[in-house]
Parts: sequence; structure tokens; C-alpha cells
Amino acid sequence: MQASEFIWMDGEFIPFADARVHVLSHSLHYGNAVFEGIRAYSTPEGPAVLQLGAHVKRMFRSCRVLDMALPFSQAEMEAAILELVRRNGHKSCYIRPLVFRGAGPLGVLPKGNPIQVCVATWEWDSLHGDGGVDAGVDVGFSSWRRMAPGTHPSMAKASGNYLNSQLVVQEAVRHGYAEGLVLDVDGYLSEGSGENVFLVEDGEILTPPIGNSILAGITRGMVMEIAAELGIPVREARIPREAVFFCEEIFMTGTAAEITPVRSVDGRPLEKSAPGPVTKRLQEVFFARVKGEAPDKGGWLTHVSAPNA
Ligand code: PPE
Repeated sequence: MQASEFIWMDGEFIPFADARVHVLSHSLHYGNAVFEGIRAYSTPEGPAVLQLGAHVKRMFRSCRVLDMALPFSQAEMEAAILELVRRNGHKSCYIRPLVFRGAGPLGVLPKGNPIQVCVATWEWDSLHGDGGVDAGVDVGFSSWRRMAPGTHPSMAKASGNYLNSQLVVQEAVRHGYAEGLVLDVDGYLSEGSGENVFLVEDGEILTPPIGNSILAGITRGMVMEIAAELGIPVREARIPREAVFFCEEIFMTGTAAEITPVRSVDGRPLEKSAPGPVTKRLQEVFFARVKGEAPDKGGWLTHVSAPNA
């Protein structure tokens, strides 16, 4: 990971090497941090942050779930993110805001720990590489289940949820897969360790609803918007495990993974090679839009510097 020049921490732009925390930081012990993953894409008008408002809003909602009051407003966080991308001089980058409880008294009940906020940026390729986006990846069902409703708050992007994700992806990679597909506690398809999942069946797009222990992905939302524009029906449905073995296409979405097709599950190749026509069409529209090569119909991009500035 290439160090950027600055990290924004608690309201200030500080050198990368100075962004430190104490080992007794509460969140390090109890997993109660909240984070976001955002991308800035290179466009003809310079870098533009994709869905800035939606990501910051989700971060504030995650904090509400964890009962953490941020010492900054949404507008202040958005401004800090834009300024950081500008100061770090990225053409494109990944952006990682993190809210955590800092050093103070330990004990599970958070009491007297300062709520700290930082934002870091770095240049990051697609999670499964350009090869993954172009040709698809091999995935396998995880032996782990997603968090059951009423246990961990899957709708909050809380660090503690990523203990489950790490068990999933470590096992998947150990078995030679790029990613694990995870079932929810009832045995229905949930998501990947860091991606939402979609199936294409009889020309219709299917994806698990929020009730299947997923993170309500922002890329998921954009894909659903594009599909609606293209007249491709999308349905949120409880999906049984076996559907992946006869559907026409599978793809995964996420800020890091973008739109990554799946070419095999559990060592069983899909009937047709990835990406299938629906996945391909969605990718074309998505990438053209986020890279500023097609009109920004949904108002998804926030340019880091005002055009012509
Ligand atoms: N589910 C999970 C569990 C998840 O972590 C992500 C994002 C998504 C779905 C897709 O959400 P969205 O990015 O809003 O479309 N995972 C982030 C972290 C990945 C990482 O490797 O770190 C991301 O993609 O930034």
C-alpha cells in the first residue's frame, strides 16, 4: 500500500506517519468502530468521488446503530474527504473513513472514550483485479453463516461485522477461491465477504433483500438503478443455495469489487462464460458513468475541484 501524503484525523490534515492511536483504544479491543469504503474515479474533469453523500449518510447511520455521536457534521465529513483527495493529489483512489472510540477506560461498556474520526486514501485496484472484472472469479460457499438477525447489526458497516467476513474470505482463499458466498442463518443466499450478490435467471435480476443479513450496498443500489433504466427487471428475493447452479449469470458488487462477474461456484463452472450479457451491459453503463464518460444521470459524482477551477 502506497502511503499518501496526508491523513485527515479529528479535524486536521496530518502526515501519514503521524496518524497513530494508543494500544488501549477502545475499538481495538471491542470491534465497535464504523467505517466506509468510497472510491474516487478519474474523469475528464479530474477526480470525482462516487456517491459521496450516500456513503457519508450510511456512516452516520452506522454510528446511530452503535450509539456513537460523531463530533462532525455530514457536511464537514464530505468537505474533509474532498479536500483530502485533493491534497493527496490522487487521480483516482479508495477512501476509508473510520470512526472509533479512542483510548480511555477499558471495559465493554464504552464510557469516557473519545470518539475519533479519520479518513485515509490510497490508490487501490479493483478488489479482484482487472482480470476479475473482465473474466470473472471463482467462488465457493462458505462453511460460515452470516450473522443472524438480532445478533450483529449487518446493516451497520461496523468493524466487528468483519470478523465474520474475514473468516469467510480466509477460508475461501485457502480453498483456492477468490471469494466466499455466505448463506444467512436460515440457509438463504446473503452476500460475499465484502460484496453483494446478484443472479440473472430467465432474463431477470435477483438479489437478496436486506432481511437476509446483507449490507445495503451502495453499488447494489446503483446497479438496480441502471437495470431499471435499461428495462431489465430486478427482484429482491430470498434465494436458495441451489439457484446458483442453474442461473445464467452471477455477479458481485461493491465499492472495492466494483462489478465482478462470477465464473464458477464450488468448482462448478456456470453454463456460459463470464461475464454474461446482462453483467456486461451493467458493467459498461456503470464504468462509463463513474468515469465521467457518460452523463451523470443519477448525480452520483462529486468532483474534487469544481470543473474549470
Ligand atoms: N457487503 C459487505 C459485507 C461489504 O463489506 C460491502 C463493501 C458490500 C456489501 C458492498 O457495499 P458497497 O461498497 O456500498 O457497494 N465492502 C467494502 C470493504 C471491502 C474491503 O475489502 O475492505 C468496500 O467494498 O469498500
